[in-house]
Amino acid sequence: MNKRRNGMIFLVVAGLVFAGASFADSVTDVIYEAENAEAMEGVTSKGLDTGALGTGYVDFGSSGCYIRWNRILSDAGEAVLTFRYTTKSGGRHTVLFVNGSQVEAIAWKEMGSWTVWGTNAVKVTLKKGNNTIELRQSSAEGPNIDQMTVSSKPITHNSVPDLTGFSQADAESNIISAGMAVGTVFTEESGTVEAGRVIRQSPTGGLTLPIGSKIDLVVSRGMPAVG
Ligand SMILES: [Ca+2]
Repeated sequence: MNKRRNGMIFLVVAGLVFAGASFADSVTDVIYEAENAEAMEGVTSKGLDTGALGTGYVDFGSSGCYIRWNRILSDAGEAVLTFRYTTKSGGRHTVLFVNGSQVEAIAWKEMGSWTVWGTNAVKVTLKKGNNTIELRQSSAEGPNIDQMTVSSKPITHNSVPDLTGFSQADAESNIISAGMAVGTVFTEESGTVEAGRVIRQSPTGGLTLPIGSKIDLVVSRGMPAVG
């Protein structure tokens, strides 16, 4: 244990539920609601009518439909993903993808009722920084997914992305994906950088900084007015 981790004692306690011989390092539990997944197709977002948590759940539709969380921040290493789900009947399967690679086929155990929720935990390996996690239905019918708890080693520092040339919206999205915060956005005339795109940033890309650091942007207003 280094000194930096001493300040994270509350995180160690939060992760005790998953602490085991192969998972002995400190972990944090972060909940990601299915209904807030950044990408989904062929599924239906539903409300709180069946005992879901957060603001609702996602009802899987037909084979090939999916939900994908695009902003799973973690340090590198083993993680446990615990899905809160329900399915009245069995025979419902999804494939789990982590960072685009298929890691497991999940068979969702039948709960006997659509209002009884269970959990299904899967061990995976995450990379340092931003990860994507996707559930893609591989059977004719699918489960209802409420939320995913990611238990992993917390990330404390990350690389600042190089945002030069990005649109302001993409730059801000990349800042958040890297675990940083959008600082002040300045604008400046430019004869070389298209309006709306990032001319430069501070701090610059490639530096390693604490999670939550603010990144300021200078965005082009386009060519100086003539006459
Ligand atoms: Ca939910």
